[in-house]
Amino acid sequence: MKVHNADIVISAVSPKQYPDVEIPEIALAGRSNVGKSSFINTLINRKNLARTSSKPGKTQTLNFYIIEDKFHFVDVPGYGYAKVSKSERAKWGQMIETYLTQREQLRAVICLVDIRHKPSQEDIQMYQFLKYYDIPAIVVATKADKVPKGKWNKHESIVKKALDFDNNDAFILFSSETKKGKEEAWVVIEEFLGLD
Ligand SMILES: Nc1nc2c(ncn2[C@@H]2O[C@H](COP(=O)(O)OP(=O)(O)OP(=O)(O)O)[C@@H](O)[C@H]2O)c(=O)[nH]1
Ligand SMILES: [Mg+2]
Repeated sequence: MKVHNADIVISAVSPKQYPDVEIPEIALAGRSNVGKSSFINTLINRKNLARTSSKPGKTQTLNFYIIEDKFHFVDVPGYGYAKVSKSERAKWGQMIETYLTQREQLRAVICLVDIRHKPSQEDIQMYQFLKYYDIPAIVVATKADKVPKGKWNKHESIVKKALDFDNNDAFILFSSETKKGKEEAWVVIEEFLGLD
């Protein structure tokens, strides 16, 4: 998809704030700082529409972005942010669980993991949660530019093994720095959107 128009619609904390329109949605989930907001910006050719930060925990709400008036990207707050209190974490869990299990417009969730590291318990939980609820998942391994090409395969295997990756799902090596995987990601996303 060639994107010319993209805008933030709302930063929502509860279902009654979700946009009340029937267009499809693709959500982004992953550890804080893994590159969710950067992924959105890369796909839509914008530097900073989805706010990014080297400080983890930047995205605290469900941020809905409207893309070409056709679909929403939903930037989900990252998990695994150590400085968040227990009660805040529980609130986060509730919010995201409600969204993922009840949102009819949701077509797929992009699970972002850092290609450099073995997936965390939370990465595994997120992916397995989606499998359990039959929510289509796309795994995107970010920051590929930080691993030498010759080691991509090895890292991919480690990530897949830890996640107990389902080979029917898409797995995309990605970098917001080099734009690697951008076109591949669009192909997969457009399939799930089913737009013509
Ligand atoms: N080298 C490299 N850096 C990246 C890549 N993607 C993201 N980053 C950097 O990683 C940091 C975090 O990126 P964000 O996109 O803000 O991460 P996030 O997942 O949205 O983080 P939260 O909003 O805190 O959940 C920023 O400094 C980005 O520039 C990538 O593919 N390669
Ligand atoms: Mg973010």
